[in-house]
Amino acid sequence: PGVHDPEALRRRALDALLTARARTAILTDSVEDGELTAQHSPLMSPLVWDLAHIGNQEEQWLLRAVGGRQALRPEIDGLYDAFEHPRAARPSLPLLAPAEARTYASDVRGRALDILEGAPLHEGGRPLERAGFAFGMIAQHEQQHDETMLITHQLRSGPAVLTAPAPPAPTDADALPGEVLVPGGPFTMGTSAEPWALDNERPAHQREVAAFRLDTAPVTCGAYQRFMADGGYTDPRWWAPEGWDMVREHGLTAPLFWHQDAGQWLRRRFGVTEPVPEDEPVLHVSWYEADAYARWAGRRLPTEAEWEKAARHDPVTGRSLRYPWGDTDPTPEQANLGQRHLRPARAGAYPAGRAPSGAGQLIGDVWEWTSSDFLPYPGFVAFPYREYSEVFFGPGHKVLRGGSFAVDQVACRGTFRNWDLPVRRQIFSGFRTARDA
Ligand code: AVJ
Ligand code: FE
Repeated sequence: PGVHDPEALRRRALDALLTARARTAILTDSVEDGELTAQHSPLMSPLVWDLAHIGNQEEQWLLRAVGGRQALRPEIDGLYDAFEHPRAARPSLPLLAPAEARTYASDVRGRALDILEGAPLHEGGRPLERAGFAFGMIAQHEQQHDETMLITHQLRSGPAVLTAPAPPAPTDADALPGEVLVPGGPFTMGTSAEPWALDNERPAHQREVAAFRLDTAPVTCGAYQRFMADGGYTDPRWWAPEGWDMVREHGLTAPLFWHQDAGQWLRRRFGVTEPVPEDEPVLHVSWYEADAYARWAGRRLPTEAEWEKAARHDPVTGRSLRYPWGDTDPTPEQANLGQRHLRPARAGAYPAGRAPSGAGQLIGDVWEWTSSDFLPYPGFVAFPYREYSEVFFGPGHKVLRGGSFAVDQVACRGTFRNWDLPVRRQIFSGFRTARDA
């Protein structure tokens, strides 16, 4: 849609920036200023750090790099450099106070919109401006920090401040097969065409993937409870050695935010305690827990290439689609995205979002752990900065795919790659399992 039309891209960039800022406002205006500067968890930054960091990245890329403007506040760059200070140390930095951070972010935004108005977005332009890339990148960056801030909201204690309607219920879940068959053969992985794809999604390349079977939907809380009831957390047979170490060191017995009361499993979700819903995808599990569950079930996690083939490959045309349902942007009928709901939809929901393979809920709902390490594709070129992707490549980080209910559509597509440490479980992570055909 208008991939090479500069005016369509300009409108798209404006819309993406405004959508992100409206969400940032909800996340930062819904709590008192004291909660913006507080450390809700050593795993997270104070919310006010995310807010000013969003502004500072926008200043660096849109005002200075694209617009050629003088630095507004060069003295704060170091404070908001994610590599200079670990998250746990950020509350004790001399950060901008909430009112200053808000003013700074909105000053930057006003100037960025002026620059967007006059930027030449045509194909012959500078790589940063071409197809509005830098504007799309900054909108994605803000949305990624909005997801991070939503994780901080989930970790904070106290009564709920965010509310949202329930996602749609499944209509044909009982008739759905438990798994789908993805036939063997080559497919196109990654993209060279998507204008705002980030460096790690590029370039498009051929991958051979042998036939395999994949769960139609993400693994549910009910299925996961059967693993727990069967002694899943007490039997080292199911666990990778480092995963077993983690279970023993932290005494893990259930996903994060779950607790037992009078024999029933409850969970805390954005300030509300509720029974664990049986048929909702399990959330807040680490890679080690996903891997252990899969082994217990006699299965395995899908590789990243398998996940992408199941999500994008159209066997009729041999092409890879932008999304499971085709090339058009997501609608609310196709995927649970954008924090419209504060939870995943039950397994089997979103029939309009299913892939040609028959698998559903690949986009939205929960991030899905894959078995793969985060590695560059053949022909990878870091752009526009090494610290976005390149410094994270290697065996330490596992790839997650598909996005969660907390991901905005600007930062979600069939090629989008997320990554994290295999011990992490505060993220909106779930999984589905696979086996060789
Ligand atoms: C891609 C989600 C792992 O939040 O650490 C934000 C995204 N990069 N600012 C992260 C990101 C720079 C990144 N993840
Ligand atoms: Fe960032």
